[in-house]
Amino acid sequence: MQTKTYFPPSELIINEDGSVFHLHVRPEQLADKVILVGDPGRVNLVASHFDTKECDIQSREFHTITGTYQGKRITVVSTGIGCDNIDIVLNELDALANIDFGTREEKDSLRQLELVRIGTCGGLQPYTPAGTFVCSEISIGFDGLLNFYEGRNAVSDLPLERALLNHLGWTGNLCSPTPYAVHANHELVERIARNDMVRGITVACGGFFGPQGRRLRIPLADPHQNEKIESFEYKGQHITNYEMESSAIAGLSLLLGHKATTVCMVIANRVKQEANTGYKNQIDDLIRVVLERI
Ligand code: R1P
Ligand code: URA
Repeated sequence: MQTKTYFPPSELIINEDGSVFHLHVRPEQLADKVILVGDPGRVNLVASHFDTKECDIQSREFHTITGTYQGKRITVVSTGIGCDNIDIVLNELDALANIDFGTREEKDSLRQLELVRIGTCGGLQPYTPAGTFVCSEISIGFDGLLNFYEGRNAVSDLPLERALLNHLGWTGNLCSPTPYAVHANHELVERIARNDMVRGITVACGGFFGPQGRRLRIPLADPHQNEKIESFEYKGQHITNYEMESSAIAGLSLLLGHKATTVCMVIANRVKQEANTGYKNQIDDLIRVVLERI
């Protein structure tokens, strides 16, 4: 008989109240449908549509509310900014679902979560002006997170990865860490995006300024990055937007067996050099759409 893997206290840290280390959520408080948002303040906005609430937990930048929306049990969690936080959130959500906190062993059958990130992004094409809802069919990670996991090559679209690096002409420091290209769950994309969202390739960056080709006072290593990103084409698809979390969400979900995609509202169009800072009400429209479709 195969022995089960045991996860010692140093690897899976469980708080005294039985909750997982960073999120402070207990296993029974997690729903199968999970909405991820960057901004902790956006959690209350999502939960303001819930019919019932069963828990409301705040820990660092991770704010979690579980409740119901039209009979569906949903957990909404804030991740803060960046793929480093996604590593924490995805691993801890998966542990809550798939590790027995009593025995510290993996459960016998996989509990598959459905994860939809609702975020904001920068639009990279003339057809993605401020206010556009973009659903990520593919995410390209400039953040390097997935490179630390076995199976990274098995889940990455390697031809797409190579085509992008050739197109950018990046060598040395600029392609370190190596970008990875991961697909969102197809069924979830169809259900969430339907016919009324722009579908595209999202680049998730390890920063908001230089990594997204924004130059303030520090000159960029590749001043032509965004022109090249905008003109890249692969099998008829273009890069539509920049944000900072979708690659790690899609990549870790593929490795863990969960369904995931990201939908973002464009708040700055980089081609037109326009930004919308009054987007807080508009994102509520995107939240309602996702709550209906998740
Ligand atoms: C940067 O301003 C932040 O906004 C975007 C980026 O991914 C990054 O987290 O998403 P959120 O609006 O979800 O935070
Ligand atoms: N979020 C990003 O990461 N980039 C933008 O340009 C806007 C929002």
